[in-house]
Amino acid sequence: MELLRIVDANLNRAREGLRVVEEIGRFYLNDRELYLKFKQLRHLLKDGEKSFETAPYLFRQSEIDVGAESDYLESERKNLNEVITANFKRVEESLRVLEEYSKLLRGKSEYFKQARFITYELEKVIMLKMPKSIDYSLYLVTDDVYLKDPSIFSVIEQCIMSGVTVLQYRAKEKTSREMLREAERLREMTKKHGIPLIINERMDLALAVDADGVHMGQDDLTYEKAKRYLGDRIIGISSSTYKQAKEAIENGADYIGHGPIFPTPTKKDAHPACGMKSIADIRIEFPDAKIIAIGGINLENSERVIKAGADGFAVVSAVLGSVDPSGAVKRFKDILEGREKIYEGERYDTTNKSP
Ligand code: TZP
Repeated sequence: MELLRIVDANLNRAREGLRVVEEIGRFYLNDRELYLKFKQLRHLLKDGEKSFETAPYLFRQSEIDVGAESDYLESERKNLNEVITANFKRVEESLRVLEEYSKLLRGKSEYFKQARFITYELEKVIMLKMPKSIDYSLYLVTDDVYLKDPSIFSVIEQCIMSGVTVLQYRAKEKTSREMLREAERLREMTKKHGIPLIINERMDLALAVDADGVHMGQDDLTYEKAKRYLGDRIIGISSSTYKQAKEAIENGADYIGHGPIFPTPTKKDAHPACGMKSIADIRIEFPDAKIIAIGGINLENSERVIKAGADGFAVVSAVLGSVDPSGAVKRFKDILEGREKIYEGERYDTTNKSP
């Protein structure tokens, strides 16, 4: 009856993994529907277990398990999402094993099969509900002017190595084919250095290169339409007014790129500068929103933008137009590292100082 040891081990594995993810639904997402789904899963496991003629736990012999130590060798988890994914994988694998062996041992494999499908669905739902832990603080955006320079890719890579946390590929004057080539190159580079790649506007391109997300302007496809195709990829929205920001945040945008805060020569069709007070207004109303300030941000004014309540800033010319782009990134990084100090004293600078 060694095979019932396999069943017992996998029942335990499935239950343990389920408990880990169930706690997320219950205590972290506070979601009753998820809680009820997990309850249903536990019942299916119980029914599956009872369908064997002999109780599988009677065959447990943990002390002679030749693979027992392998569980301790599991890799480290860098964030909550990794904990969830690893545990769902564990549950799904165990359920597959249970399904196969119960066919052989005259248990009811349908219980495990049903549980496996519910688990796949739950994984998708939980991952969509999880806030994405992305560091948006130093967000570099490309522009056609700088993309003309053949050395731009090595410049971008140096900037990433100096501390850029998100890269957006934004090109307006290129053919789709050229954009595909460039985006593929940047995809490889951002993967190598472990930062997200966002594609401006072009959802098709984002999907083609498997980018982490898309940035949408006010005239582009709506958030709802984009979401249907992009699933759990990042969706950022441009806003220039409080009303646009509110709408984007309430629709579920992962972040807003708010601006132009200051006048900028980089975006020809930009809205008039909206000033720093608008950042503070949004922050006060939406304390958890991810607000990325954009437009005319440089080493002199970026500290004030953070003080106004932004989580970070997106820059084009202050980095790519600098004589020393990676040096500029390092200086921005120093400013961001002093963030806590900026927050001491007055929490948000709500005065409408002229830029
Ligand atoms: N969206 C609003 S302003 C802007 C974009 C893409 C351009 C920002 O460029 P710069 O050079 O950092 O002002």
